[in-house]
Amino acid sequence: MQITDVRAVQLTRHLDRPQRNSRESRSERTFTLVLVETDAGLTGLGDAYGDQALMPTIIERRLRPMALGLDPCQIDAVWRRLFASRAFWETGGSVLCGISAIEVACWDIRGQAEGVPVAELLGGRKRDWIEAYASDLHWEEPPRMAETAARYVEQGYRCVKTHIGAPGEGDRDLQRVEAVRQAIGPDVGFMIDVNTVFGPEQALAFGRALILFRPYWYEEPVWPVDASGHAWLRARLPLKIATGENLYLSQGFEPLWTHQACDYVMPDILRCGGIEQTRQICQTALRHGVIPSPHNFSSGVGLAATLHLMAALPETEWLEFDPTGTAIYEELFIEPLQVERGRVRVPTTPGLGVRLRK
Ligand code: SMN
Ligand code: MG
Repeated sequence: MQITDVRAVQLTRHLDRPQRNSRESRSERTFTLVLVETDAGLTGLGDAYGDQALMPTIIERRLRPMALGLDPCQIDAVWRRLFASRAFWETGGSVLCGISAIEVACWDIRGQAEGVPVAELLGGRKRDWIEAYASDLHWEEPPRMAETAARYVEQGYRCVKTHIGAPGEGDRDLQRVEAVRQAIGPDVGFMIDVNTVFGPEQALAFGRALILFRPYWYEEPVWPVDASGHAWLRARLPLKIATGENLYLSQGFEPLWTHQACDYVMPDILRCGGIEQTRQICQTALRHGVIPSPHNFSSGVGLAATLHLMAALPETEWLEFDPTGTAIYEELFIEPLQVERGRVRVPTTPGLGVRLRK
């Protein structure tokens, strides 16, 4: 089988309620889906999660010429060809997001060609349902955030995540955290993500203020590449540290193990290099006593790929699920996406179980 075309399709959704983390605020979401077509009539679907202003160019002008003619079922060979073609210039960032997207599409094709779900290709479907946490990016006044979080708990989620930490929000953020903790009650997990915004000292002070609200984990408190900074915090706070969504390649995660920097590691399939890189990162994490909990906040392609990987790796914990209704989830799933009381069903159709409908 040969790849005959690689196309980028960009979709943008306007947001009625802005989404925000400590780094950015957005009133629309743009997704770059990647269609990998073959001479066997099979098409694989990927999601290029990087800088959306660059992704169509990276996919169609940088990576497509390298992919044409390759066998998509020889996934490692495809990955090596694409990586080698750009490694002289960049070994991470949006180019690696593009490589990740094509790699994911190749897994989709291989599963379709062999007539099996991707989880089977990854070692077997060890579980049919994955427990999810409700990851919410809405950042409003405390009562509105509390109301939103309480609704997720009513829907059955046993853990929710909020994203705070923007400069100048200090006490307002603690009011948000207090309001959400009161709304969800003492028994629901509450993940707090500050998206790399603090230096170590500030992260320590904010972390100490969070203790009272019993966070499930404290996510990306400092720069993503500051493994020693994460470790410094971890030694001084009675909080679980989670990080990793902004790291690339299995080698990029090595400092986390060396420094014993975190309790949870969050590789993102659509960023770190694809499904195989993420599988290796998760397996290495477990050998170092770190719990893998993949990051996933894009389209239904990323959701499906993460579901298949987590089905094959039962030691992974907590599927990140976007409950805001602003992702393109249902639209892409071939079988109806099943979400029941905070758990999401792993697709059973061959490949990833997603497609871009005309
Ligand atoms: C996050 C980052 C980027 C976009 C959406 C959400 C956040 C998360 O860091 O972990 O969900
Ligand atoms: Mg995060």
